[in-house]
Amino acid sequence: MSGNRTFTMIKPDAVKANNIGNILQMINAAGFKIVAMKYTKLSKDLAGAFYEVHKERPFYGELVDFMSSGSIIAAILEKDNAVEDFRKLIGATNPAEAEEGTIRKKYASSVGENAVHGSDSDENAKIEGDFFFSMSERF
Ligand code: DAT
Ligand code: MG
Repeated sequence: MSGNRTFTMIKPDAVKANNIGNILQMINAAGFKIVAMKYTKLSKDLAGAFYEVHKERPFYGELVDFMSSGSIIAAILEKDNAVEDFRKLIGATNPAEAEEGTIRKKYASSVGENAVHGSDSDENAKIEGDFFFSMSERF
């Protein structure tokens, strides 16, 4: 059975480009409710830990540098079928391959700087939400 929560980040490129409001608007318009949210900045160590599963990939160093290069929004989102529906809303990892109307098509500039994160499974949604939020920070 699919779960009803996913985890997202608005990445440093989109925060720098002043697209926090535009992206939150698209998230709400697609039917997601924000149940936890914070404005924060990842250290290199925290960015490295968050993306640990990609440690062996050639882009890992670049990814950690980018994700710790500026402030981010982290949030837990609620909707039926949240993980799958949110991946549809954000679009392909590479914005050149993302469909019209997706967040990455609109706001991402490259495969590395792609505006938003979305969990890829219910299991990872829970792990990633727990990485940022305590129980008293969820509503
Ligand atoms: P996604 O964020 O769509 O789940 P992923 O989990 O495969 O994509 O990769 C995590 C992040 O790593 C991705 O959002 C941006 C970066 N990344 C992935 N592939 C890359 C590549 N070929 N070159 C540079 N950065 C890449
Ligand atoms: Mg991923």
